[in-house]
Amino acid sequence: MSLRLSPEQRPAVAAARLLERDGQPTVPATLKGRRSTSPMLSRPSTRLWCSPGTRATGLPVAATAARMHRQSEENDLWRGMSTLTESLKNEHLKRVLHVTGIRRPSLVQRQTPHYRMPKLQANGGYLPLKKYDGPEIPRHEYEDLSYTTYSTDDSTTFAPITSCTGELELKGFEAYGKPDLDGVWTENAKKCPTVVSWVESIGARFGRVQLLKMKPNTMRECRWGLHLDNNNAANNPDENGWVVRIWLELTDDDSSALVVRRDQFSKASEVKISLPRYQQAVVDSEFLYHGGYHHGPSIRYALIVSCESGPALETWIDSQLP
Ligand SMILES: O=C(O)CCC(=O)C(=O)O
Ligand SMILES: [Fe+2]
Repeated sequence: MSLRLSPEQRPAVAAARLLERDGQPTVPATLKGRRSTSPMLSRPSTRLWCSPGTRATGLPVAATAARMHRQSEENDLWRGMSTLTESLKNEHLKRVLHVTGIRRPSLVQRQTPHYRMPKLQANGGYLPLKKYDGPEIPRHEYEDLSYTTYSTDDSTTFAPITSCTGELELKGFEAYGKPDLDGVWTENAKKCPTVVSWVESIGARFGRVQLLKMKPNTMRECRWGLHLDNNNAANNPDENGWVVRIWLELTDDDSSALVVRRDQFSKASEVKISLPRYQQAVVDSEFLYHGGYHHGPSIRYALIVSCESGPALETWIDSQLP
């Protein structure tokens, strides 16, 4: 595809190309020639520093030292590139990636015939509720679970409390041809009875129940990561309501928030749903672009549940309005 770019856009697009392949930095063209002589540039590793084969190669010590020095420099260069590309990830660059088609969204907002809840729609797709006021949720119910991560984002990990199969997996239910409903408790559920009781107290059909464990981030990173959730893949509108998500924040940090936008590039449409400890909120997370913000310094934990829009959920929401 040939792109007509303004001179202002060109540097950003050049930088953007470094961020292709799921945001992972790629080796810039100017370094590619060197890559063939040193695989270290494409995949830095500590392998060389403890290579048992160094002596066995028979290379003179000086040559080995020179090679190690060069590889160390290349590792530094790689780390520098990674830091640079990480720091370039902001919403403006994301917009350039979007407009130029370099990065295509995997999901888009869509109209469907599913039942959607009028109260949620009337409030723009989100409803902050009152705080959970049930029994104390002990720390071990979220700290001692088995967590796993998506390969694309290792700063956030999730403990599946339900999954489509009952296995400890994050795989979407659509991978099994099923809507994000009727989740099966995993072995984590046995370790968090208060959390399980809260989910059951909602009284609506639920799919994914996941505990999120998140390292502190910046607002720039949060806005870079704004996304839509894939809640309604394989969800037949003749059979089920539109799946939305419910948040229950577990840790207490005044800065923790869910940042939502109607239009992912419109700051004017941005709302920060504050998430202090025990805050509950319902979000149509396939309609609103969203991302977690958490200044820290502690780790943040939050429970996120996929629930079916319908009379049962509406009754619960009405009972939880502030
Ligand atoms: O609460 C958050 O940090 C957002 C998590 C999120 O967007 C998700 O799990 O899809
Ligand atoms: Fe999400």
